[in-house]
Amino acid sequence: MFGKLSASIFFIVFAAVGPAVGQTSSGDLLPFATFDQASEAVLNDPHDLVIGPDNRIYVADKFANRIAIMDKETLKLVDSFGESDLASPHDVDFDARGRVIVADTGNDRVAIFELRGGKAQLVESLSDGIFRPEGAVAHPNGRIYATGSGTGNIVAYENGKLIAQATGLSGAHDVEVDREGNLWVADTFNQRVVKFSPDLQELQSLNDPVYGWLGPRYLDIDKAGRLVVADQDAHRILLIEKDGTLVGVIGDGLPGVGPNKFDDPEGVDIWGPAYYFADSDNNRIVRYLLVTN
Ligand SMILES: [Ca+2]
Ligand SMILES: [Ca+2]
Repeated sequence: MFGKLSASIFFIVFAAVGPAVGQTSSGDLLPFATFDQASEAVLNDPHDLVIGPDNRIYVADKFANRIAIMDKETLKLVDSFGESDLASPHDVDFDARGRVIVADTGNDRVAIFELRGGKAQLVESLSDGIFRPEGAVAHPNGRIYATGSGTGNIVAYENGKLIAQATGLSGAHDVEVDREGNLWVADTFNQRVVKFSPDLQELQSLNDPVYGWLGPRYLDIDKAGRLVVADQDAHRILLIEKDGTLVGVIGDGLPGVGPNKFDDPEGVDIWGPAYYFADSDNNRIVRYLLVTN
């Protein structure tokens, strides 16, 4: 009897304080992932990041004017490229051909590199219609989309030509593609996250005060269509269900270093149960793991 009671009490206590996705009865949002590992502070204001076809992490290492390459398991810096071509790059992606797509912000262009034999070669630049691009993504439809933070727009390039744009996106940052082929954009100064069709028709806007946006910057979308968004100015990272329900938050709103603390978080990439974040002003990458119970 006592044993059963103790077990029940333990279960209730654990259920109350243990990690879980969702909200407590008081309505406080809990972290959706637990801190696993941090890199050394070997980067210089890292922005968005992506895991490449070779399973390494590619980071737009802004003030180092390079793409840094890190080991996905150890988070150690293993290589870099672009130092002679890039100026404060903010975003990096891969296209279906394995080329690296970089938002080369300080040069007002999207820079495209081919990687061959351990060397990166700049092979193409796209600059029509954008000033200070801070987001760039390769779409499975073959187009490259980029945001212009200075022009407040998103543009679509097909075969190197500008074919569509949407405006009114003040200080736009990341653009990523979801499983349905739609595009999610961090519309930073309008304090919202917006979904566009591949032809750049606005489909959905996440602007409810519940998100507490101060300046959403970079994001990723998981297989279930859930968004993970870094709100740099709030020092928080949010998990949002496909229907817009806010279900978890990491970070308490104040800058810091350590588990569940960030200083100006920017980049987000999801890899299975792991979340990789650029903890920008701490000059490092951190890994969190999905809370499963
Ligand atoms: Ca990106
Ligand atoms: Ca991203």
